Amino acid sequence: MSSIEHVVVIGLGYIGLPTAAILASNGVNVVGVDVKQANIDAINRGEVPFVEPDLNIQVAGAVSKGMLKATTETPHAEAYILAVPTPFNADKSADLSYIEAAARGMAPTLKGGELVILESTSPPGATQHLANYLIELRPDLSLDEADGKPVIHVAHCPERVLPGRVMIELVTNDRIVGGITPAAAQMASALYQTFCQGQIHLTSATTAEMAKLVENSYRDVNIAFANELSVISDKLNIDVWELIELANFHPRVNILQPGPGVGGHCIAVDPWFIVAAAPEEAKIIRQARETNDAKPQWVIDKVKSHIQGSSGDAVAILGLAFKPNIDDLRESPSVAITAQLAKELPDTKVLVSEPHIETLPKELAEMPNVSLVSTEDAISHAGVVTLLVDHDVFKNLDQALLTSKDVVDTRGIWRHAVDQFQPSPS
Ligand code: SAJ
Repeated sequence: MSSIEHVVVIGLGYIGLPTAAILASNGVNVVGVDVKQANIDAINRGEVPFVEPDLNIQVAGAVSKGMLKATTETPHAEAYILAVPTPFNADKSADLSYIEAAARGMAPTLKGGELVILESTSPPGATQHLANYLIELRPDLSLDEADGKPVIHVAHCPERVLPGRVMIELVTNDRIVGGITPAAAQMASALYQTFCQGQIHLTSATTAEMAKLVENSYRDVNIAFANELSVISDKLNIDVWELIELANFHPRVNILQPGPGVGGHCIAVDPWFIVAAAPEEAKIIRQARETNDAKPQWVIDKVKSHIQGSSGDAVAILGLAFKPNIDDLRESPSVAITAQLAKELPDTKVLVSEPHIETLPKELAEMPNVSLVSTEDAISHAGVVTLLVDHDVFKNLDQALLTSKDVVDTRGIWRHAVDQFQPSPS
């Protein structure tokens, strides 16, 4: 077990705050650091500034016991966990500026002997870069015992939890821990054992970085395969969902589901870090990204071709989130599709139903022909109904509402209902 009693978590977002809360609930004194004062104030009141099931109760409990505090200034701790964003630059290489800013906040507090864990999804070499940067800032410290100076232990431990299941997967998932040195990996492993019931696998920092990127690229490539099948099937007048269902009866075939594109801040981003690291070699990974990124425009063209043949002057858009049953709109292809449709069809009313949000995101709210309405209103006032997200509420909809509607179902949830209501193509 870890002897670490004081941890600082830098970056209190979708990963940092759950990690801080779970450490604090397991008896570790945690100080969370973030640049957003409003979030700091919310957390210190025991509130969570975003939606994640069961996180509220853990944050409220940890704050009320005095085990979790939030602040904007980095204090000293025995271990520091960095969970800051790593977006990509215009050339698709990783932007490490948030990691460097966190390092600058932490460096003056170091005394030697501390553990620094990078959790942010990172390109190969980023953990070593962080370690080198810390030593540049603090040349009185070292990464190597043999130097005779006080040592800083640096490791990478990528997060792999699924939004919506974070509080479960933080405990049950296996973890990969990559150390700049074996000692750093051992120390990090002991800290994660405080709350992680999965296995903890030790490796080098660069392999740990790549493992995370490879997991998300694997999923991206497989979704691209499904999306390519949907475009081919449309051309050949085949129902892609029936096709995939049938192919998946093979014991060694498991095709994923096509959709309007890939959203979220991970799967649509991480593969580019591999492409940037090996541009000549990463051919399938690059192609998968391009295939998935092209799907929203394909959906837009499809909806436009339906609108031309439809008498109504409104189109219903069902779903804006990047995946089912959450309120997260980050990098959502549905938001991009809605904005582009509204732009390309300024005289068409775009009636959006997204039951998980109360106000439209700014880019849509500013468009005069876009409004947020109930699902029933969206469908009843539109000639063309476009389903973008397979939320349970849409799956459970009274499908009689779709009678006589021209339906573009990008998720295949109404396949049988639509077949029933629409004349088959002659
Ligand atoms: N999607 C499809 N078809 C599918 C599956 C997903 O179109 O068959 C789309 C979704 O609609 C969504 C996108 O892909 O737009 C991503 O959704 P997701 O549920 O596959 O993944 P994320 O982004 O919520 O979380 C992923 C997870 N990675 C893997 O499953 C390998 C999670 O474990 C990671 O922790 C997370 O990325 C992350 O933070 O990196």
